[in-house]
Amino acid sequence: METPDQLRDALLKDVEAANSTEALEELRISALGKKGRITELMKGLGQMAPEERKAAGQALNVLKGEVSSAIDVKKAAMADADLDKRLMSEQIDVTLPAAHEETGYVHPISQTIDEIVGIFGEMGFTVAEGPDIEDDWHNFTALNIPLDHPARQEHDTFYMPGEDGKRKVLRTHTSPVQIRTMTDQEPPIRIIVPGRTYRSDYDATHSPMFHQVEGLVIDKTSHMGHLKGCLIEFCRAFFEVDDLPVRFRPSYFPFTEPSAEVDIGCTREGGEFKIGHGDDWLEILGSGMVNPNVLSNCGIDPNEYQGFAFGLGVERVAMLKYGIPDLRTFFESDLRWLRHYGFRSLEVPGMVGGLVR
Ligand code: 2NM
Repeated sequence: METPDQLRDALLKDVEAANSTEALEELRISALGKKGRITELMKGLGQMAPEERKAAGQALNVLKGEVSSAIDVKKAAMADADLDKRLMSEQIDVTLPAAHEETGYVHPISQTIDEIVGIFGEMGFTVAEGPDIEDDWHNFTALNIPLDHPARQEHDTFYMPGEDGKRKVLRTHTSPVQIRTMTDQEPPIRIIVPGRTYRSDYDATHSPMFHQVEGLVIDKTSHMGHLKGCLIEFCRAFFEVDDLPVRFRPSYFPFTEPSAEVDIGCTREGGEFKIGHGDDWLEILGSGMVNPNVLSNCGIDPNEYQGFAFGLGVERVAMLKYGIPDLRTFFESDLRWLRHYGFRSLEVPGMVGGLVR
């Protein structure tokens, strides 16, 4: 029978030699398991004389502890080594650019709306949305548009039967969302409203479905100066020209009084068109101080509150900014066109950066 000292030397040598966690586990069972070599020695204690048994029992317990902790230490060292090895093999450089997704581009309309919302978002506007299918009151009546206004004619507007005999209308602008907001919320109001709009018109510069972004500010002291500052700032940020000339030209809308159209400076020389320089003008936005009748229609007291509103066509400004020559191509779902004019999805638009690619 081997002595505890011999057994210790043998087992510690085996621990030293073991080269896997599985081998270590086998070793543990063969030494300390039910039929292990140390366990077998312990079973022999019963046959010893009491004086002998005490010393031998203590020696075996020490041996058991030594072998068991040698196995634990080795196991921990091996786990550390395994982890180090994995960490080395799984190293990644998080500063590398994201892999470019080759299929899938952001449509220029989505990109342009995101840019516009980004600019007004920085000014403190929040996005509001509403239904595409409206009723006459929200789309026309509340907006102070007279019953005999040409926009209300079947020829210009898509109508459809409604539930209780009242016709429904595909909204011809996003203004009904402003009406809903003014009806539902207490001023101050500062919203930007992007969305689809519909007019019965189709040629090189008109699509029956197109996109608008409109804005609305209602407060006790809002005035024409705020309207001008806000829209000058927007034009310069959107077209990325710091000293872009901006001009306000008197106009008429039923829902605003006074009303103004907003032009930006441009050149049209020798077949070349350029934004931001020269002595020609290009219309970009419609705007005005909200007509007191509109405020009253929405339950807002025009003696206490006033505000301004504005609107622009998304396709039009997208074509100007990104040099897209034909409006109809926006809606043709031509993948070659999208690969050319589309935007990479990870390039999130902010205040600036839409033009520089
Ligand atoms: C425009 C031009 C001018 C406008 C007015 C309103 C409302 F609801 F407040 F009366 N919403 N949008 C507005 C004013 C829209 O688009 C060319």
